[in-house]
Amino acid sequence: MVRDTARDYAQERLIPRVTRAFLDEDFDREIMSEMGQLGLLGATVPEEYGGAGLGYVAYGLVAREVERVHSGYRSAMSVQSSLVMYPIHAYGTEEQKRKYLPKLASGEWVGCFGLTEPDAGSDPGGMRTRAEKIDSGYRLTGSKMWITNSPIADVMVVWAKSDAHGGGIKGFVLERGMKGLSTPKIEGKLSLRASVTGEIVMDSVEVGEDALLPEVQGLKGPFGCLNRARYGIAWGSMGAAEACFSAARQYTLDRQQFGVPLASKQLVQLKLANMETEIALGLQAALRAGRMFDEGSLAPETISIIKRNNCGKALDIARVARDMHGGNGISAEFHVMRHAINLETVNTYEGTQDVHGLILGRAITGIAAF
Ligand code: TGC
Ligand code: FAD
Repeated sequence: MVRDTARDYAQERLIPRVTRAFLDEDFDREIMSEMGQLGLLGATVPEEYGGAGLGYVAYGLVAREVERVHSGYRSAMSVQSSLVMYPIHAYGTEEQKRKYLPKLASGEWVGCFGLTEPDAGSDPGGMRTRAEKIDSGYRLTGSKMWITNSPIADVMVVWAKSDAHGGGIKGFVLERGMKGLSTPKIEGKLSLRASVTGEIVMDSVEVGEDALLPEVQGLKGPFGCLNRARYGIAWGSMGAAEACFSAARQYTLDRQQFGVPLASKQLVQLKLANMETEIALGLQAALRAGRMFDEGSLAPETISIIKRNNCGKALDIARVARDMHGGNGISAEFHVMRHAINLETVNTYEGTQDVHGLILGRAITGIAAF
């Protein structure tokens, strides 16, 4: 039922506007309200806080359907759910949960998550953003880079080194309108163009004690959120791959060259068979991981396996599908090149392909090679 709700919405409401949005580099803010109305935001957050109270398999199915249309739409959904609502629910006070979660679940408010900085991407422990203790709370100074949703966000979960906590990393919830806070948009992206990305600039932003997420300290705070978002990406990237596979199948059945459909050629069939095999395996792995998540037995390294593998395979599939469309493959009308370009980002954010390889390398050998 959850899958069908997400699929109907994505196919009926998202597909018709995605090409224009991508070409115009525009994210329609209304999408957040529409997703909120359908219960697609914060799907795993309990109902008492406005969430849908669903499990991680259901969350994955939603990611798959949304990313079947556009990785950037899944980004907007997964940032709101896993990177904003999850930390407020897991690390916040009762007051913070009641204040923020219902409005984030309904899409009335949009959230963003600031971990990456201009000089700290794969190595977030190298962040420079500081929270200095002052009488009324904290003063935050620093800047976050490549932040999905930041230019339209009402609420920002940001991570900073706090001098009141021995320099340890703490999470803070900021709100648009705070003095010294700005969120310039990053223009000119060639990937995820229908998703809005920006900075979070904090120029001595003063917040009260009530902005602090008290229940976690250290990198395990943001990584706890990333576990959920990376898991969702494993599902979502397969949705994009499925869209490319279906498009390549239909195109090669319809397209005649040398007097016969391209799909009658062995080389073409082999490509389709390889795509279908990787998609079947990737989806089964994501499904098993989702069940383990729901049982509480999913290790972060397993998430690295499926995030890394499914993103890499989806990118390969999108590139091959683009090639199978010939010249038409570069046209926005056929969608495959847009998926391929988007998957370049999906392969990079939430831990790059190689960083997840190194996480696995550390687990296998016991030696950190970062
Ligand atoms: P390390 O020493 O490994 O760990 C520090 C502390 O964190 C704990 N930890 C985890 N906890 C929960 N889940 C995980 N997956 C965890 N990984 C580590 C760890 O136990 C330790 O805890 P404690 O209590 O001992 O302090 O940290 P490191 O600095 O060596 O990190 C290495 C590395 C490479 C694994 C890490 O920095 C990393 O994953 N880098 C990638 C950065 C990344 O993924 N950034 C994502 C930014 S957000 C984003 O991209 C959103 S895009 C969203 C969208 O649009 O869809
Ligand atoms: P770098 O860390 O500089 O890496 C550059 C290259 O070096 C990569 O190939 C990498 O694999 C490689 N490399 C890095 N370290 C090593 C090593 N030790 N050994 C070998 N190779 C290495 N961040 C957020 O906090 N919130 C968001 O909402 C968010 N949204 C994003 C949206 C978009 C569109 C994009 C593009 C990024 C977003 N990010 C976000 C940031 C994203 O998580 C980072 O771009 C990513 O973690 C990589 O960091 P970096 O760009 O600094 O690359």
